[in-house]
Amino acid sequence: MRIAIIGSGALGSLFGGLLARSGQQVWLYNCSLVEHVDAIRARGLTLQVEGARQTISVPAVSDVREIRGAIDLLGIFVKAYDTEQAIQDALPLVGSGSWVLSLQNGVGQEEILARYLPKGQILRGVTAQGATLVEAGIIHWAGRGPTRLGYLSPMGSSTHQKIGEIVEVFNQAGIETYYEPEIHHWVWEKLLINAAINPLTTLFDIRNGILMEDPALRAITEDVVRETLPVVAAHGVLLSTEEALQRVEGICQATAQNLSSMLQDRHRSKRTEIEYINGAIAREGQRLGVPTPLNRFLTQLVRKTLPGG
Ligand code: KPL
Repeated sequence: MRIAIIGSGALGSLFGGLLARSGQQVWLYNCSLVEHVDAIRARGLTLQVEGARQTISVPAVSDVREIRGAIDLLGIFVKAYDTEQAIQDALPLVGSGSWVLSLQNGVGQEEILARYLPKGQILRGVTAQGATLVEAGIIHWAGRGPTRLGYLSPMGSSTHQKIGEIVEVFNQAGIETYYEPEIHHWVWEKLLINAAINPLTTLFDIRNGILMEDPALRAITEDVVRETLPVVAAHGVLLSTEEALQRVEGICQATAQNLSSMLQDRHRSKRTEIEYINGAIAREGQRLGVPTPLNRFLTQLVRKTLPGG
């Protein structure tokens, strides 16, 4: 399968690297982390897993025009706020038989993609994998968890066959992946998880695992989960409070060594996705008439304390 990864930061490079290692034809694209692209071009992509290092040979580009010919699968991993620019840049790679998969945090990216592509070609996914960019060309696979994929709008049996193929390719690459007919629910569940983990790990500059170990932080995390649950329930997430707390705890444990993506943004003085995570929950809460003071507060804190929010 010819696969282009648009937004090859930590997570995009992890997926692209694993897919390339399993024999797929992969291109990593990143137009902002030029040193990362240069390092991969010079020395390959180094994947650090449990103390061991492995180098994967995979083409990396900072100009999308270096990727020739139509692509079977375009994986979108850019930050939520860069979605529009990413699809505009990558559009020349998309043919009528291509699939575009958003594996981003946050909600609303589907609508942006659907302005440029037929809905039938768009897939949405969520992942509990954790990856950290250690330095240019080196990523740490810092936590494992399931990846779930589904389509925005079913187009008949060929659609099922195609998504099945993608799921298989991901699993063959060592990425535990499932097809989910109700992907929308999983996107909102992931939003709940990110809302609980990302701003607190960022504000306190801690790895995901610490959130559950520190009693005071654990209590705040639980309050965020309780407050967010009625908002995501309106989008099909039908978990009890206990189940939701367990999900968050499970992800913190599985990615205990990971720096959340928001904290990695903070360390690189990059804009964060706070408006697309807790900010999105606060806006949706307002629309639904559900009070979300904690989400609002966390959004304001991240906005105020970090450069460019
Ligand atoms: O999605 C993540 C993120 O950091 O954005 C988790 C799953 C919390 C892993 O760190």
